[in-house]
Amino acid sequence: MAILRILEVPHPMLKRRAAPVERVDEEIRRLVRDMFETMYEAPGIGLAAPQVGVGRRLCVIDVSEEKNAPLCLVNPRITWRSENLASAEEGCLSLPDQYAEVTRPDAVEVVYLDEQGEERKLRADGLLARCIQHEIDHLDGILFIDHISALKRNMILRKLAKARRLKASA
Ligand code: GNR
Ligand code: NI
Repeated sequence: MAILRILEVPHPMLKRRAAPVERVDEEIRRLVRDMFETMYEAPGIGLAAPQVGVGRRLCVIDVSEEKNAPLCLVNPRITWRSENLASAEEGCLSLPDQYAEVTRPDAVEVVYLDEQGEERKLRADGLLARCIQHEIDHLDGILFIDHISALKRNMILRKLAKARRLKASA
């Protein structure tokens, strides 16, 4: 197993659309294991392959308190979104220590392949639905700051730049 390096804004990989996984083979399963290890260590509740420099459509998620509910989504697509929206604070491992309120559908249905390459369907709401949407956004080169006003986005980008300056001079 290995801890992978997490790319941060403004890395160009985070703006690209990832390509479908063609076959869920041992190489993909090894990547998934490393992504789980990296996500738990970070710690985070989700991690998408582009965040570790891999332009493939897969992500890992675990929103449980006990960290015992790993979920791996390969080639996920949202097949239904609730009309009902919910607003909540989001963060992202690619924008460390930055948070903003994001409004999204409160519930979604997602079709995906699991680690065995079997097609599955999942209906989720609450934090899990939010995390699934956040991760699928990463596969499309979209970050949570793309869902907020330009004013708030620029504020976050400036705060991030300042935090890095302070860290570099420490
Ligand atoms: O750890 C994470 N927390 C989080 C909180 C609210 C909504 C989404 C997330 S995902 C984030 C980890 C991450 O950056 N995944 O891409
Ligand atoms: Ni993220």
